[in-house]
Amino acid sequence: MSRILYDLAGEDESLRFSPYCWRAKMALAHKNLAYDTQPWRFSDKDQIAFSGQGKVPVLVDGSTIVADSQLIADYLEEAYPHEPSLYGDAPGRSLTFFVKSWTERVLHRAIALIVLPDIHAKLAPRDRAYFRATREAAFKRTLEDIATHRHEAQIALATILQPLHATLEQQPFIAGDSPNYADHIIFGALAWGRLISSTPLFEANDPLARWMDAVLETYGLPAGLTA
Ligand SMILES: N[C@@H](CCC(=O)N[C@@H](CS)C(=O)NCC(=O)O)C(=O)O
Repeated sequence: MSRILYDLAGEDESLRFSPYCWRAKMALAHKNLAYDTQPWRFSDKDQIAFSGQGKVPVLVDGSTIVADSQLIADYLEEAYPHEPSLYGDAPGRSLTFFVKSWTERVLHRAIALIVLPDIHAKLAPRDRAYFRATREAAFKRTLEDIATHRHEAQIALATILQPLHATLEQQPFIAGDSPNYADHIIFGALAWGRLISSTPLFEANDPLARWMDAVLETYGLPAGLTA
């Protein structure tokens, strides 16, 4: 049975930086499921029209089509119950929802204010005008204004990351002794930032970098971030 994940790519096809796609890739790895990726760009909406919407990740698992990273995680949890659980138990699922909300409303925004101009520069040229228009409208600022305030944004991110540092000083993973979907969500955000940022978000020996490598190692994936 074929299993394909539509995965956002930059101008360089090997640059796979979408935080939501990383969640799906880690969830597939957690469930021990092999898959192929189909590189996708913002202007390739027609390629995923079959999913009934216009964003990635989209998973095609045999004859099943699932769009949206959360729906993909829930689908994998239900379809592959004998593989390790993505949430652990019912409280784990509820706590993971908090991690998702915090990541999307706080962490993603903080990283975006550093990397939006970098994303624009690394996209396929045919994607750039769309990306600029949609992101400038969403953030109510130009990419140039965001670039001018990059240093402040980096300081703000360091503050926002403090609870993560504190957590990983106490325990090896967000979910405890081994990673689960809560780790995948935050991993996706930091993978996005690390892959696309033109300046390091944190040093290579930072506990967050070590945690990211430990997550990758858990799934037998190489320490570098590749698709
Ligand atoms: N809620 C969705 C969000 C997915 C999403 O925003 N994906 C971005 C890439 S990171 C996308 O495909 N954007 C298309 C666009 O902005 O047109 C999920 O969790 O999968």
